[in-house]
Parts: sequence; structure tokens; C-alpha cells
Amino acid sequence: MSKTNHTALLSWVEKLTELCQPSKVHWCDGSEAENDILCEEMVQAGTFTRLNPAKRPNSFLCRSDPRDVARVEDRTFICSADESGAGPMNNWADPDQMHRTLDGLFEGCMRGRTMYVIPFSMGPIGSPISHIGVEVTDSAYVVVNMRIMTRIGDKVLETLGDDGFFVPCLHSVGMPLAEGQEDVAWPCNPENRYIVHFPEERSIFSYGSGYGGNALLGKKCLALRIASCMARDEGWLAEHMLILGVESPKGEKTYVTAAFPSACGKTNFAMLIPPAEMEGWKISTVGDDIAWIKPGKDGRLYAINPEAGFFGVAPGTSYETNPNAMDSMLSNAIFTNVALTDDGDVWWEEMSDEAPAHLIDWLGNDWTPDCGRVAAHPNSRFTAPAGQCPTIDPAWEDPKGVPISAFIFGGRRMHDVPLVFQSYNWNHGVYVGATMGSEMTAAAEGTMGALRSDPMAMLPFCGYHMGDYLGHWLRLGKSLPAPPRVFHVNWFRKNDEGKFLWPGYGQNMRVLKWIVERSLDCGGAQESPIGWVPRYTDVDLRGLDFSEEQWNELMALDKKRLSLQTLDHEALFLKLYDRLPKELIVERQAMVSRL
Ligand code: SAT
Ligand code: MN
Repeated sequence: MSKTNHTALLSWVEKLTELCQPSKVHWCDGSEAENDILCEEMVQAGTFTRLNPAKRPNSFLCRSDPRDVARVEDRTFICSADESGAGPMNNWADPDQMHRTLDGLFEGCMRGRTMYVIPFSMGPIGSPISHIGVEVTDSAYVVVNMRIMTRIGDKVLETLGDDGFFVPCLHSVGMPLAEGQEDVAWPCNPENRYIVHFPEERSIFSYGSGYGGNALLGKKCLALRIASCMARDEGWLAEHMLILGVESPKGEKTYVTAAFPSACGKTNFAMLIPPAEMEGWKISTVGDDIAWIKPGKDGRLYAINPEAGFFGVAPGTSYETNPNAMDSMLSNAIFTNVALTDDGDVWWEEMSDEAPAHLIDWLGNDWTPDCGRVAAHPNSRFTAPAGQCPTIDPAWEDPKGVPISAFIFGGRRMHDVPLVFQSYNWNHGVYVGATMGSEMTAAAEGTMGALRSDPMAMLPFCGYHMGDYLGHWLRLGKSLPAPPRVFHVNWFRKNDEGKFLWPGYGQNMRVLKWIVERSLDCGGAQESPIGWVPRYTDVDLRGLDFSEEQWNELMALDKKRLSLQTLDHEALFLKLYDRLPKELIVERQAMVSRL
């Protein structure tokens, strides 16, 4: 039974019921009782394995179909009214034609299944920065994950009222069941996947996959691709950024956001633990993946985390690399495609120094340390409530958001980019964000070590033309009396022997402290061709055995390499040529002449 009088919502759900022909419709209320029933049903169906309650209460393991393990960028479409609206970085398809394709796919696609209606809020319910979506799906796995990742259920319907705006999101695993046909543990349709966005309509359609961002439509689809279009039209920012708070020993709090491409340790940075020598400095976590940022009446930018949970990559996460993430998933968590231990707990690569002697791997097979295979899929995930994070910021659900003092961009750059620098001004900062990139770490991503340009870490997530997006950033900065300072960091620089020059992890607090000081216009720095850089004495290195020679090697600028890099930027600019803001060409010229 629906608990809403929202006419547009009711008639949309009715239309979908006719189209998808489910055997049942269930309006999700978001309660614990409902969650318990769905999880138990998935245990019965073989989709979920209940983990040992003594080790991990109220937590479950799920194994997906091995053909459905990650977002599928080549099957992701932006169907703007005309092709140029999507820009050269997106797959475009004609909206009318795509609607016809989708109508065909969705017709009868939920036969033999329950259709769940999930009203959800991205951001604290009722915050002026938040937005509401409704996901209609035939996957119970999606419901229980959305319940962790967003706020769902009756309270959202109440806020929506009788005529509030919502983003309609339709999802199906694309595997209808014929009369008497037995289901499989992870239904999907890998041959026929579509992740489709209609930016003008503000609607989302997803077919054929049940995994992560393909199916949890609040995350990348709504909170980034559709929201970036809303933000452009309404004068705010929807960004692929973590948000963290830095508290000084005097109790002063400064919030910053940071954008790193995937596999650069965003979740670790969001939950950083300062080294013992930096007594009194504290980090708190507002979000680890997405930031919605709006100008306030006072001319400052305020950010919320639109999500309510973490959907983090499991492998590599450990009590050594990120104890706060580990503590966040001690209970009420869902694990997808990790390994199962003999005592009913989970394990993945690098979780402990020594692997258990026996496991059931992510494919459900016996696994031993010498078998030559990984136990967990490299893109295996944990879903955990953000409120369970020990460092969660007291203001993380504040409807006002938190005031942002700095933007940080970063990437994995083995050779050429120093540890940290500050842009000279907002426009230069936008140039730094636009030209950021990361060296690829897996052969699967492309040529190992090659630089993948990823403007503002938004390459797969910007719902419109990247040139217009950069123009939007420039305009927004111009409208602010004192825009936040912009920085670039690189934790990954190596020497000629391939050894990392900077210890990283908690020691990144030293960089963060400098960034905070510079944002408050008090830290020391000197000019360089790429921006303001800290001298050895400008950074708090107390208690760290780090010589001035080491510092100079870490911060060295290779002018030849940097000049060559501006040629890479040229390749990006050529792609965006017809909508490239001229301010960025000016910045590039300035950079070249400084070099
Ligand atoms: O699968 S998600 O989109 O949620 C995570 C990612 O791939 O970045
Ligand atoms: Mn992400």
C-alpha cells in the first residue's frame, strides 16, 4: 500500500506496473522490520549468506554473477535533446529512439518478481540542499543497499508531500521469470545492459545489471550525472568529492573537499588519522565520495554529503590502512564479492598480513593461499552506514551543510607532480582541476602507467558537456566574494628506484595542515611555475624523520616534463574546443610562460 497522495508519483508507478508486469508491488517504508524480512528472503533464495552474528551482527555476504561486477561505462548513456549537450566525453543516444528501446526492454521485464518502490532522499531529509528520488526496482538487494546508502521510506514520502519534485529512477535486473521458472541467486542480463540518463527530463533508466552504481541509482546516476545538470541550471555544484573537517588544537574547525580519480584512496583520506606527534589535530568525516555544494546567503559555499553510507572498495582496506572504515562495517553491513572465512566472517586481499588457510572465494569455490587466484574480486565492496564511522562529523547531517574553505584535487602521479601546491587564484584552480589526471594502475584500465586525464574526477560522471561544466565552475567562482582556495596534492611520487618519496596515509595530515593554514591566509609559501608551494620550513614535519634533501626531491619541478604535460592538456582542450572557456586558454598560456 502506498502512503502518498502524490498524483504524479502514483500515476507513474501505475504506468510502470502496467509496463513491467510484476507479480506484486511493494512500497518500501524503510523500517528495520521490512529490512529484516527482505534480508531473510534473500538468505532463503541463496542471494545472501548471513555472516556469523557473533563476529559481524546483522551483516550479509552476497556473490554477484561473475559477469556483473562493476559499473559499465560503455553502456552508460546521456540522452540529452541534442548530441552536443552530452559532449565528447559521454555516450550520447537520441532520446526518442532510446525511449523506444527502453519501452521494449522494460515491457514485462518484472514478470514473476516483486516491484519495489523506494522513495529516497539524497541528503538529510528536508535540507534545502537535498533532493528526492524514487527508485522502482525488481531487486531486493537494491532495496537493502539503498536503505544504507540513502534515507528511504515513509519519512521521504512525507517530505515529498502531494506535489513535490522527485527524480524518477527505473531499474530492472532484466530477467523476467516465466511461469514455474526457478530464479538464480543473482539475476541479471549482461548482454543487454543500459544505464540511461535523460538530463532534460531529469529521469534515469537502468536495465540488465544489479551491481553498484549501475543499480543503486541515487549514487552516480542521480547524485552526479543528473545532479550536475540541475546544479548547472540552478547555480550550485554536484561533485565527485569527499568532505572532511580539520580541527586544530585550538578547536578551530575548517572543512575541505577533495576530488581524486578512483583508486587514489579517497575513503582513506576522508577518515585520516593524524600522526601521534601532531597532538590536538583531529579529522572528521562528512562524506567519502560525493559533495553537493551551494552558495549560502553569506557568500560562502556550503556542502552536504548526499549519501548516508559508504560503498567502498574492500581489497586493500585494513586496520593498518583505514581503521575507521573497518570499524564502520563491524555490523549492519553488506559485503559483495568478498571471500567467506570458515568461521562465517569476511576476508579480502590485504585485510591481514597473512591470508586465512582456507576460504570460500568470491565465486563460491574453495580457496587456499597457494591457489594462485584472488579470494575477493578487485572491485568487491562493503556497504556500511556512515553513522557507524568513528570519525563521523557531528554536523554530517546538518541541513545547512558545512562551510567549505578549500578544494583539493589530486591524482596518482609517479614522476612529475610535487606533493602539494596551491593555485594562484580561482581560475587557475579550475585549470588545475580540469587538467588533473591519474596514471593507470591496472592493465585493464588501459596502458599501464599512461596518464588518464580525468577533469575534476568527473570524467564518467558529468551529465553534460565538459566544456560547459568548466565554464560553470568559472562563473560560480566569479559570483563569490571570496571563493575557497584551490590545491593539488600527489601522495604517489616515486624516485628513480621506484620508491615512494612520501609516507602518505596519516602523514598526509601535515599537508592538510598547510592547506588549512593557506586557506585561512596564514601559512608560508613561495611562488613557482605551477603555483604556491611550501618550503621545507613551511610544513610541520616535527617527529617525522624527513630531511630537507628528501623534501626538495619530493617538491622538485622538472620543467621539461611539466612543459611536455601542457601538451597533454592541449589534447583535452582540443576535444572540448567548441565550448572551452577562454579563461582556461589564458591560464594555460600563463603556465607556459611561467615555465
Ligand atoms: O559502483 S559505484 O559507481 O557505486 C562505485 C564506482 O565505481 O565508483
Ligand atoms: Mn566514486
